[in-house]
Amino acid sequence: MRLYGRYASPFVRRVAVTLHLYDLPYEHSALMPFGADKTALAKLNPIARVPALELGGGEVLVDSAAILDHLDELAGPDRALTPSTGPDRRRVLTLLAVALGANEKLVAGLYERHFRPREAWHGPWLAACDKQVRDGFAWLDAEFAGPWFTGDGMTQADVSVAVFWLFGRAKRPTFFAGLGCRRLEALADRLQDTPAFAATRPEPEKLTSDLAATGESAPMRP
Ligand SMILES: N[C@@H](CCC(=O)N[C@@H](CS)C(=O)NCC(=O)O)C(=O)O
Repeated sequence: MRLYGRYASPFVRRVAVTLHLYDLPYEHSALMPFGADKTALAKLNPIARVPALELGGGEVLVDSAAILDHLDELAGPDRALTPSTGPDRRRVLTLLAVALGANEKLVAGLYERHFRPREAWHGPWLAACDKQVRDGFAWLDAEFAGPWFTGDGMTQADVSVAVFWLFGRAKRPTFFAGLGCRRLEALADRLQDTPAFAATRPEPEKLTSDLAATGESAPMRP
């Protein structure tokens, strides 16, 4: 299997962490969904987004949720991080839907700041995105009883929320410090040095340095 996309993308990273947790070997091509890599990526995914996962035989899966669904199948129902049936499955899927939505609005706000000149930033749109990010993570924080989101074991909800939180906190330290999500903060701190997370550390990238110029780069307070 070959995973396409940089670990700097939280969608790619949650797939990569899961590959490690399932002990599934893979090769990695750190393609960017922008610039010169876009042409190569478009051969794998018509809309040239990451992640993409090439399976043996040339089949290509796109979108992190579809890829994780396949990895769960490879891992089997006893090891799959998303339960295969019933209330437990619905619960994890609901948590993931909110987490993915909040992360997508975070990314939308980053793109607005990165791709448009500052004088063209649309304040109401950025504020609406920020509200969805804030409300989504606040809801997740309130749902987290610990040590895991559901029951006694780690699920894909824990993996993805930790990945998304680490991504957001690195991109917008001041904003994330202000969210006051102490339980999510603790979850991410607990997972960030585990082998699967340590093996998939985000590469340094340009969006962070550009955003730093907006004054949102103050270090996170403990
Ligand atoms: N729903 C998709 C979202 C993937 C996504 O937004 N990837 C970003 C990188 S973080 C991307 O490829 N952006 C380029 C673009 O949208 O053109 C998933 O879960 O895989």
